[in-house]
Amino acid sequence: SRLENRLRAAIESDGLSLFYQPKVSVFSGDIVGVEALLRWYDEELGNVPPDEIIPIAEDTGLILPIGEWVLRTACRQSQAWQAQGYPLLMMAVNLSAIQLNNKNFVQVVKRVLEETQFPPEYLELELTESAIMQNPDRASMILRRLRELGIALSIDDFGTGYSNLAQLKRFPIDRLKIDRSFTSGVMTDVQDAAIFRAVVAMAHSLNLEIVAEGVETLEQLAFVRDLKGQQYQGYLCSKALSPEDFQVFLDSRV
Ligand code: G
Ligand code: G
Ligand code: MN
Ligand code: NA
Repeated sequence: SRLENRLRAAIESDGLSLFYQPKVSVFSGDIVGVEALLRWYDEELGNVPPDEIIPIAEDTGLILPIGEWVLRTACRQSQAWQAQGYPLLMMAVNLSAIQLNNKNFVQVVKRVLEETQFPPEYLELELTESAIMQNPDRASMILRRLRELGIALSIDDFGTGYSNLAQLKRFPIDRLKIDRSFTSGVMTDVQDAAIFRAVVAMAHSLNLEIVAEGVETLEQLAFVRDLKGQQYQGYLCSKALSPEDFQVFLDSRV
């Protein structure tokens, strides 16, 4: 397809980029990490959102070179910020099921970490429930190997998939990111608030940290704080920013 051909060209011509959205400590307000998010501006197509890029990349196998590029670029960016005197932050990268199920995946991660000299304890990989549940036995083995390298693991968009926490307990997960569709309703929708509370309670009992996605208001932040959720992301703090704008954002906070 046209989109596929343009995407191939973008990979070869440096046409992809990453934006970075901060992750914030609910208690201190400190920036504790950053999530790398794929961006693609095409001369003909304009901005193509990741929701459109990723499915095509998965169908065509392009997700493997793109995913490796994302990982390498995020690690390099983090090292560049550190070299400029910014504190080292957790760097979170999103993974597709296809990457997780690729036989070379752990090798690729190790190679990128070596190449970029990035400390694995500062890398976090975000996976959806459905990515893990496609092949749970294999996922369990791969996640264990990643965890042994020191890498942190999160479940992204939690609550939108078909799994539940009982199924997730066999995976070496550090954090749950509660999908922003629940966060957006906690002040207005009793069911969203109830689901959010139940997820946090179960996560606490399984020693999983909580990240609330899509926090936009102080009231939503207070709701998360009252439940002792550890981190949030959302427009209340910042949208995803270009590397240059992320530096301006960090400079403005001190
Ligand atoms: O950046 P935006 O808010 O539009 O992200 C939309 C979705 O695309 C998110 O769910 C995010 O997880 C996914 N996404 C963004 N960047 C990447 C990436 O590099 N790899 C994968 N697999 N998904 C990504
Ligand atoms: O990986 P994930 O699916 O969580 O990607 C984050 C997506 O959510 C991106 O598309 C990002 O632009 C969007 N997003 C991040 N923070 C907010 C927010 O506070 N409100 C809304 N409506 N969207 C957000
Ligand atoms: Mn994510
Ligand atoms: Na998400």
